[in-house]
Amino acid sequence: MNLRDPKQFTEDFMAYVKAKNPGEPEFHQAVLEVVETLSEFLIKNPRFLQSKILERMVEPERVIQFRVPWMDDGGNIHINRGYRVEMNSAIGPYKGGLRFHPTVNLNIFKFLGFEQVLKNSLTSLPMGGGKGGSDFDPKGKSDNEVMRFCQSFMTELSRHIGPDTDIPAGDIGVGGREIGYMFGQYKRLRNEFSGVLTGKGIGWGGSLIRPEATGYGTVYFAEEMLNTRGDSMKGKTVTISGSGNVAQFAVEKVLDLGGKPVSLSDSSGFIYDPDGIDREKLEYIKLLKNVYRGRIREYAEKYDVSYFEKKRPWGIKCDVALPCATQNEISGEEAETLLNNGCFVVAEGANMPSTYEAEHKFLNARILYAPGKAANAGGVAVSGLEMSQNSIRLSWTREEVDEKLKSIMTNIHSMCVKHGKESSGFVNYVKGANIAGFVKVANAMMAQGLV
Ligand code: NDP
Ligand code: 2IT
Repeated sequence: MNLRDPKQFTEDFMAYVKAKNPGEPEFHQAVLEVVETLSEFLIKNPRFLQSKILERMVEPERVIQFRVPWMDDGGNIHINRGYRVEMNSAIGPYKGGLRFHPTVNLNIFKFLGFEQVLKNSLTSLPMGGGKGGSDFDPKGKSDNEVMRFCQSFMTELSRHIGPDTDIPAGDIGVGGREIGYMFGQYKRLRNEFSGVLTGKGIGWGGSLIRPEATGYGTVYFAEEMLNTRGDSMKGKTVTISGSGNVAQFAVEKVLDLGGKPVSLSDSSGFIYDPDGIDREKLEYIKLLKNVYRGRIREYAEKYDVSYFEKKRPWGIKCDVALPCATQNEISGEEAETLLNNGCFVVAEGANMPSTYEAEHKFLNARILYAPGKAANAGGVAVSGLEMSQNSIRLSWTREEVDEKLKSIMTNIHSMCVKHGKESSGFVNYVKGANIAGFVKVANAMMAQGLV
């Protein structure tokens, strides 16, 4: 491995990662985006290279894979696959969400786990990183089917997690309902009421503001970036993708700050509302998505706006784009279109929503571009605050938690500026987030011996 030239080091390191982890493109992408921004820093700080910290960080501490059998309402048996990737526990117990989606596999959980380690480090709270879930598809399932699946999933997962070991939470396809069923099952198996999961309901250990935290935090981060240019969210036209947990509360905070959200999407297509999605329409979306579990197309029918089947909203003219659905949902071409249309702020509510090509288009255009591990860290940060409240057996008010969330997002922004500001004054938030997140974990690993 070349330890002198940053470009060559990145190439050598990626050859090593690809040889060890064949057929895992999203994992390779997540590692590449980190290594290429870290290589110069590592060469200047050879102690990390000598200790092979990066080689250790791309190897999960533990990978758990298991069978999840369950029975549907018609008495038919289904077998799904469950996973938990316990990536790194240098600075705290493993922490990160569970994703239920038919497309997931080990590669996806390794990419998400790797991102989570650096993200959690950025929050300044004592949390290691992990991620897990299942190829189970909650869409079209009855509540009873989801409950039986969650109980079966937790029956095995419960052996591997604990409030001081590994604390899962929600992600795509896992919200309050699923966390409830999983928490109930864990409690029965262990005879223990603990903070083993976050995202719990208010009244049984949950934290106020946790449902809002990721979306709110993403918009707080975008506002911080705008402030560096003497600007703000007020009056900005904002495109948003997704219509789940993160997207809904991103819309809410954009409205709070005086911006105009004009799009939302799901895996079937997107809606464009040129008049703006106002609070009343947002309440309808919450009902449609969280209670009726319907499709975003129904919004277009109700409010008589355009619906674009199988398309993504990046062709709409906007100032700010908030991708809040899934990985690789902005292609290089779509990034180009956003830039040509004048978009100058991109804050990632989702994890790795920009392809490698899109990310580089944003960086080359020197816009305000925040990677997911910085912009969407508010969710896991409030999960960390939920853990604190569970430990002290007290709960904080909405205002207290929101203040803490704001100050964590401001602090992450400052760390990105500190480590990512170039001599020209341009802030490379990708570089800043990666270096700031890495240093804390790396130092902890060095201090703990060969772990
Ligand atoms: P939800 O399940 O609540 O919502 C996901 C949304 O994204 C839905 O609208 C869904 O549409 C859409 N979506 C999911 N997969 C795809 C796909 N393959 N193609 C197109 N659209 C898709 O999840 P969240 O809102 O919690 O998560 C959204 C993103 O935010 C994810 O990337 C997640 O990792 C990230 N994130 C979440 C955090 C949290 O606290 N929840 C914290 C930090 C990041 P459909 O209903 O049709 O599937
Ligand atoms: O990607 C993420 O940060 C999450 N899905 C939230 C994780 C958590 O533990 O709250």
